[in-house]
Amino acid sequence: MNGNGTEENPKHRKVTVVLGAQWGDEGKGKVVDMLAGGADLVCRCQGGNNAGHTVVVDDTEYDFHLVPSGIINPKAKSIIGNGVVVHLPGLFDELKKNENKGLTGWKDRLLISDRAHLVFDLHQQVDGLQEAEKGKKSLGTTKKGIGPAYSSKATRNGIRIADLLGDFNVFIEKYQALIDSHRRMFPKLAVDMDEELKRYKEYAEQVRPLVVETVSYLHTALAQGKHILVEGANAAMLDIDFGTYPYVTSSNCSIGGVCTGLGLPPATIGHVVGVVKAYTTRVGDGPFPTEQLNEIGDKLQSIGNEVGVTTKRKRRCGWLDIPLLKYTSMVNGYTKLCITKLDILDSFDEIKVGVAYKCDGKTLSYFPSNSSELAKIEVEYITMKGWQSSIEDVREFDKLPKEAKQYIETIQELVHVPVAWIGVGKGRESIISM
Ligand code: 2SA
Ligand code: GDP
Ligand code: MG
Repeated sequence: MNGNGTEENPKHRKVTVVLGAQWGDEGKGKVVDMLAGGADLVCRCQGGNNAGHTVVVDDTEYDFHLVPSGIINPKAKSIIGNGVVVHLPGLFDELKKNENKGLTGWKDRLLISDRAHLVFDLHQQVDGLQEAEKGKKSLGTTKKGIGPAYSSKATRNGIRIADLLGDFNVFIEKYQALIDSHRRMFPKLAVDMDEELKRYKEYAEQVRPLVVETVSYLHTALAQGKHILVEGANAAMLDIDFGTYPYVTSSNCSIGGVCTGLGLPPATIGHVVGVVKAYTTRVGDGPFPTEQLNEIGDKLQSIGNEVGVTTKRKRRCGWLDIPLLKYTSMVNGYTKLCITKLDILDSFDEIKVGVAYKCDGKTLSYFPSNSSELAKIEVEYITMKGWQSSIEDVREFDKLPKEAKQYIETIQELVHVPVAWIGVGKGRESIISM
């Protein structure tokens, strides 16, 4: 046993976490798919089907929203944890769609926490109504009902999977109370109670075989020495506490969400992989200091095919933002970085990197908490030479053009976290391991 008495604990540091380091869509799905080969369990801990995670295997492009991207790995169990909000119609549609693309055997691999809260269609309607009410100040949500469902959870009106699987009369009472509480705010809310109850009676039987008490399930697995991989959804800058509030999602997408959304204590966490896109994108409204509202942004958007996986909205694009990465690294404690989509910069003759935030000529020593303060800051850039050649087929760091190596080394030095992988294409094989 070592000094702190933890060496012999089989649960110690067996959990690897993959987190988005920017505003989402960094390529977490691909990284999770890559790491899932070494995992026994792959878990989602927060968010809902607002997320859109892509995994490309040969010619097939799978998109996952609620289901962990590790589901493709036939050897790992996939867990939807207590911190996730689950829209059952969306879940079964997603499974069907991916089954049609070739996904097999999910019924034997997918497990869902009985503590996870349900997202109902009425939450999605409310999401749309709230956005419409905000008018020009809308947040640009995915309208998947995520905010309203987490609100129901926080106000203790939420309905959990366990409620759906228990006494159906109790479920009916809770569902009626949920409708009533929302109708007080939105009298025109359209809910056909009888039709909904009929549907949910069927969903209850469909989901029942997948539901377990995931906390003891995960701890039993850990005690057996099994490895757990956690797939963060959305990203640190969309975190309800640390992101650009109010332009955020409604869950903790940073490291804390792993503990609360799965019941895993901090000492079980080993590596925290920060997934960093080689430039920055954001979908939805809110401040974005390095955004390029010009031909550079348009070029990144089109070459990078920056389109929302869930809503098909165009993503806003800009240069890499180091102050942002330093901030999310502080919050999440990355032990390794994966830089994705480096290949998208192949044709740029110059690449800029935002290295400092300035306000009234002074460099800020912190990341602004207030969205209006953030909207006003000026970004100081360094300009790096591009490599202007295709890196898609490169598989070794040393074989990258020297300018691409310099770009990676600069990120590593400025963020102070080692880069472990570099994505050079969307396929599973298009990765450089350091
Ligand atoms: P919500 O729906 O309440 O979570 O929206 C609140 C904000 O969070 C943003 N958000 C996202 N940002 C990036 N990617 C996400 N997933 C999809 C994707 C997005 C899509 O993979 O492309 O298809 O549009 C995601 N989900 C939520 C959202 O844009 C709001 O700014
Ligand atoms: P996630 O939400 O973080 O899982 O990311 P998304 O799936 O929403 O968006 C990432 C997009 O980039 C997907 O279309 C991926 O197939 C693609 N992608 C991931 N890594 C790379 C890469 O290294 N190069 C290229 N060209 N595309 C990538
Ligand atoms: Mg995404």
